[in-house]
Amino acid sequence: MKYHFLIISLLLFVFVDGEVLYAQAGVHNGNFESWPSGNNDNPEFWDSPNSITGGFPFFLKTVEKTSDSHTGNWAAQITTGTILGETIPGLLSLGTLEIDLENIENTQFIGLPFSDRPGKLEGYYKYSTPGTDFGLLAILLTRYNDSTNSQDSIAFGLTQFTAQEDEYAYFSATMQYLTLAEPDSINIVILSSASPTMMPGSQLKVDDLAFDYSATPIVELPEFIPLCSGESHTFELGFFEGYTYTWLHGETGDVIGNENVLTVTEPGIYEAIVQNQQGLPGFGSVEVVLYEEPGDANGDGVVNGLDIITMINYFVGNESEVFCFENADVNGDGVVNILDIVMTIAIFADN
Ligand SMILES: [Ca+2]
Ligand SMILES: [Ca+2]
Ligand SMILES: [Ca+2]
Repeated sequence: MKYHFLIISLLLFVFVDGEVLYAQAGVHNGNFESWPSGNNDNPEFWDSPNSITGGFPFFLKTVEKTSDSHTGNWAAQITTGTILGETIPGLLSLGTLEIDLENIENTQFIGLPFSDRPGKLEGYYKYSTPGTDFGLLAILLTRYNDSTNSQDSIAFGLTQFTAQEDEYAYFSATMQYLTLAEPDSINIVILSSASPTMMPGSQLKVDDLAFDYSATPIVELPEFIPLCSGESHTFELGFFEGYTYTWLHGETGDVIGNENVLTVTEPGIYEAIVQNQQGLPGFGSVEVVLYEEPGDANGDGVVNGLDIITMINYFVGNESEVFCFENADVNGDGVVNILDIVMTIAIFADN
């Protein structure tokens, strides 16, 4: 049980695709209330080296349930121990651990299916140590890459646990997003010792793990917007300090802008991605529709009485939200006047 190999495995994110066990947007058994029998004293959906260290000849269980909970009946207790004079950090991992005793660096952290984008992981903890140790929680979202046959990192979060007195303390691990791709799996690894001076007896209790989705940027765009021939439309996403803005052409996927505003002159589908300081993305898209129907003065795709009102408003100098001059100039003489109104009435009377 070479501790540093486990850490290296963790930091290299040697997680592989897991079989589907359960899919939900929360943390699996994050309140640590479910401890099925026959699970080596591990909480449901979680794993630890208990299956190897817990029996003959070591009898060391670094993960156990404790009634010293934040809420409910139970919390997870993770304790650093020793085997044959070697310090063994307590380790609790979401999903399944496949420990390779021959080559411990090949130990695999097999995550659970997950496709959401939380802003952070929150929870409550207690930590005590006889030395100057600290604990660690790492969370990783990945996506299987068919061409490399490995898991690509989508986002990660880290937090340290240091000594607390008596009461449970709140913690959070903010997710840092590396790509815009949707994850397909999650892994969470929690260690009772992560310092260079790890101490037998260092103990971490965790409870009520939950995801916070409130930091996800909201992208407000209409479903579609009419565009008048020869004119432009400007989209505004609002401005937040430190956010990044990316506009994509929906058909080609080309990046066409990096501002919080975009002016378009062509019909098509436009996609906006807004990322907060941690790279957490929000998505939106809008279809810009060009209606070139003669008489369709308000550019909504139909010719009716609303177009007459729009044309009269133009005629008397009232501004309308959308006024498609080329559509309104039905006879194409370069002015919009009573003749065009009469011709428009004829068009929609015909329909
Ligand atoms: Ca609990
Ligand atoms: Ca119309
Ligand atoms: Ca005209």
